[in-house]
Amino acid sequence: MTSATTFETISISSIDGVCTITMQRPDVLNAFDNTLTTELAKALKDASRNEEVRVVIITGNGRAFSSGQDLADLKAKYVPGYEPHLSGDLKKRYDPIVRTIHNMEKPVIASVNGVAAGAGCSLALACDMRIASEHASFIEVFINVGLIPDSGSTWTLPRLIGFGRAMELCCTGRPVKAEEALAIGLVNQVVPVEELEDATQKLATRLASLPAKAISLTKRLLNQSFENDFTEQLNQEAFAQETAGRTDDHFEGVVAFIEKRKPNFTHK
Ligand code: T3D
Repeated sequence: MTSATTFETISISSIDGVCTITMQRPDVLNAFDNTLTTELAKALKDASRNEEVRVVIITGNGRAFSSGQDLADLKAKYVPGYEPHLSGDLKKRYDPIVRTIHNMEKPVIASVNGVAAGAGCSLALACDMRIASEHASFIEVFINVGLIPDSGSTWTLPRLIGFGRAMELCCTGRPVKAEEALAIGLVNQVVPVEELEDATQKLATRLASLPAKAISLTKRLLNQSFENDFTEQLNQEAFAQETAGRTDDHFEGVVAFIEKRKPNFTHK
């Protein structure tokens, strides 16, 4: 099945269970204005609810993934005497995006085509996996404008690369290029720029072909593992395995192995 929907600041395409959301503000390096955050939040909610979608890809058009909050959008407000109240903005515009990715019961891949800065970096980190082009870089740029890393970065970054590295990157705003990102576990894979789309599709298609219920339970368990002690995690695994064991796909996987044929998973 192929379908396409046009928004103002994103484009969406869906094929064979893979939904690709592309940010479309290349002139400002896909900076987040109100329209982009609203449309991205809606597209992610839709993808999360759509049973035909089994994997989501987020990427950017042009030379950037996203440069974070659109600073030009703030120009009219930032005059002497203005007091920003950013918590409301985060809760309304940014948190729904990263929360939806975190809670979505399907894998979300960031296909990082270029620079990912500020909330753009947080968006990439909120995804479950990252494939980066060799031109990609990650910048916790918030410190340059006197802010803390938001949109989940203070949660995701130390979990991915450890406290010391996270502290350095957040407090210096030092850009991390693709090669270093791979070495420190910030990305899963780095590929030449012209191969990024194919490499991302290949991973997404593979994920979309595997038992969807087992993948969604695995995502939930891995996320919960950061909060649970070992005993609680074993309990959660037993509970999830009981559910996975009752799926048609589990039965099919075992029978296909015994019959020495490829399994035909139906995601049921
Ligand atoms: O307000 C709230 O809700 C709080 C939430 C905050 C979340 C945040 O994301 S705070 C962080 C905001 N983002 C930034 O501070 C990043 C600003 N951009 C940069 O530092 C650099 O552009 C990059 C390091 C990302 C890339 O550098 P470079 O040299 O490759 O590109 P450039 O020349 O700086 O940018 C190209 C164009 O994009 C340029 O426009 P021009 O001159 O060609 O007309 C530039 O102004 C524009 N651009 C880049 N980033 C932004 C942007 N325009 C608006 N907002 C941006 N964030």
